[in-house]
Amino acid sequence: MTGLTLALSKGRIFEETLPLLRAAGIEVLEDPETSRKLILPTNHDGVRIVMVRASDVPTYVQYGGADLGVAGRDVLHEQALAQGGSHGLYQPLDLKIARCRVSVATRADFDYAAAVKQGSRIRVATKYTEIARQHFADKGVHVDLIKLYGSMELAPLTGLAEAIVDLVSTGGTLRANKLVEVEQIMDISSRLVVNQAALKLKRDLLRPLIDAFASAIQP
Ligand code: PRT
Ligand code: MG
Repeated sequence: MTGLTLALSKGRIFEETLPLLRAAGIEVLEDPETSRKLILPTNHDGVRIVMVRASDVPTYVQYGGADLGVAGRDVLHEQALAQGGSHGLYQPLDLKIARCRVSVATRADFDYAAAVKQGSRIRVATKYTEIARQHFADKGVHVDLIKLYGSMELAPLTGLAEAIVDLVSTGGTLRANKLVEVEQIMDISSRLVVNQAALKLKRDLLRPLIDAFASAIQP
């Protein structure tokens, strides 16, 4: 494949990557919210955007389905823990977009501190099972992890779990569901990820793009 293929996910990552693309002179010619196309053209013949699930971005880049992509540190860290490293992925830039944090949250009436202190087993629902496993292992807290794929906030409200490990940005979703953030695990922003082979083979195309992104990052 000549030219460059960039993997993005719909929603905040796509929206917040647009200004960086613009800084590199790249305009996306269709809106992923209304277009049914999975491959979006740009004003550059040599640059196309593939729209994938947020958690699939590292996989596309790792195996060369895309030359580069934008992925949250949550997704990258979870996958690196699961695979024992981030193989074939070069992460040259923290783009400082789509910022949030990974936190532990519980119902307001659950005494998390006491449960931890007493060494009780805690049931934790999350899609970030590896990040959660490591976090609680580091603290010496016994947990039973329940893997979920959506709406983690529902778990403590239904008795599925006592705690969740999820992303928090404004805290509005937790508040709306009467949950409280009891611990912050890590700060999250999105990274530029580049396929390591592409970095060598397509250096002349990639370098100017990486440099343009780097100068457009907002602190
Ligand atoms: O939605 P889908 O299941 O397809 O995939 P996804 O949820 O992984 O994708 P998307 O687009 O929602 O998120 C992509 C990336 O954006 C994540 O991997 C994070 O790196 C980053 N990001 C930044 C966030 C948030 N902020 C965020 N607030 N991702 C999700 N949220 C959700 C959070 O899960 C919770 O349900 O928003 C809710 C909390 O937001 P507040 O503002 O109410 O606290
Ligand atoms: Mg989502």
